[in-house]
Amino acid sequence: MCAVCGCGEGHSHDHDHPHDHAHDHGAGHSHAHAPGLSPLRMVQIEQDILAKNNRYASENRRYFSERGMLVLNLVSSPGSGKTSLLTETIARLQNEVAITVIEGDQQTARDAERIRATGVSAVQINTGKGCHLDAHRVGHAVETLQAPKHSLLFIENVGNLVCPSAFDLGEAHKVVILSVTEGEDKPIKYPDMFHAADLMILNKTDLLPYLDFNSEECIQFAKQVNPKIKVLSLSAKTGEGMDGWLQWLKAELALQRIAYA
Ligand SMILES: Nc1nc2c(ncn2[C@@H]2O[C@H](COP(=O)(O)OP(=O)(O)O)[C@@H](O)[C@H]2O)c(=O)[nH]1
Ligand SMILES: [Mg+2]
Repeated sequence: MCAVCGCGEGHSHDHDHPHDHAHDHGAGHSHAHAPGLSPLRMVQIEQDILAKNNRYASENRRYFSERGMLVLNLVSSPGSGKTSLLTETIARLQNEVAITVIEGDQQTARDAERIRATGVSAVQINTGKGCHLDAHRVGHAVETLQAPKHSLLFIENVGNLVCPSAFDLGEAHKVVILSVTEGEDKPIKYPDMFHAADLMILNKTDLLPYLDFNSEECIQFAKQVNPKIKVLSLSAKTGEGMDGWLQWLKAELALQRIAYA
């Protein structure tokens, strides 16, 4: 959990990366939940954490742009289908473009294993008590991955609709995945996340016949908090709507290549 959301981070980060690094792990792990801290001090700590994260995010962004990489930060609540969308996307795209993946979960390497089963390299980050990925740890995962030029890097964030919204990882876009089983009101209940995302994917459309989910209302809510958000509906399970997503990805890849040829 993190000081940004007020729940205090920093109990069990396992710094298992083998790399030397000049920067320290400092303020991101301060014990902001310590009793006796004034609200003002809490705000200062929060600002320090985000400022520090933003510096690492800028380093990551420079690294990605020097290599003409397209990097997407996939955010959602747990179980919306991020990993399923990734394995299905990889199956359709890996012959055309080099893909690597960073997986974030509190525990286990299950998702990295699901990705590796497709033949693509993946690094798992376990955040322990942490509720989001931060740019520093992503930077180390990126060193491990050594992704090729002009490749596509997916970062699957820890599943929750709150904390990951505040942390820039150096990505080109946050992509929020919302499954139709979650209810159409999530964009207005968790506006920060839908505000931070450039694209919303409505997943599990194959289940619509069994639900009362109102897609139009959901899209309206998303546009209410973020008028610029783009929306795609699909089913990772049946493949319906996947073409629109693949087209979006290819257009973004082309933009990246033009910018950093
Ligand atoms: N019916 C249906 N189930 C899906 C779809 N996408 C994912 N799932 C299921 O939703 C569950 C969670 O998927 P997962 O990819 O692990 O979600 P993540 O936690 O966001 O990575 C799994 O049981 C998937 O099989 C979909 O498009 N339709
Ligand atoms: Mg997953």
